[in-house]
Amino acid sequence: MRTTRSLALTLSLSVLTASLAILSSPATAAERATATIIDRDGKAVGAATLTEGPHGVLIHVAAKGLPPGPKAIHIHSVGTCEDPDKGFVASKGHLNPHAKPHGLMNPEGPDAGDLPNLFVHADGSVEAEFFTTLASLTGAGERARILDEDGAALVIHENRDDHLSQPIGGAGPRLFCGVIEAQ
Ligand SMILES: [Cu+2]
Repeated sequence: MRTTRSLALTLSLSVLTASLAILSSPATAAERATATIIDRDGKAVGAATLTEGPHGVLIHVAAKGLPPGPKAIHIHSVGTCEDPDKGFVASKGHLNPHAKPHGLMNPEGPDAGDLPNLFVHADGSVEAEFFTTLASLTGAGERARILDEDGAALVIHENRDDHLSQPIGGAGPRLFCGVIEAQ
């Protein structure tokens, strides 16, 4: 009788411990984040959703009212878009904890904020989905942590990223910005 009771207690404690481990695990701390994308007037033009996967982050972007054509999009290292009138420089440089040179096609790169280009339709709309294995919302697998102490922002530039030249692939000024926020 006593053995049965202590076994039950042990099992309960195990379940409790496992539950606590799941609750406190970094991998489950933030599975999803969103960003409202604003323009240089501070007006919302679209949104992004970032979903943590086992090997990287799936990024969905949808926006309207953008200038047509190819546009660089990157993860920048500080989660603020507080300075639309100054061109979103407060979001700082790319998410790049490993100090790699910029460029998906750079043999020495890429930095962790690099992404493929967006292509905006003639009507100014865009919808795209990216997957990056270079970053993680939580820093899982030693990938660059998006939701660190100072957060991160998704930034859309005026020009195409050539994926090679320094410092930002010729991407030009920052036209749009979205603070990445955990859900
Ligand atoms: Cu950028």
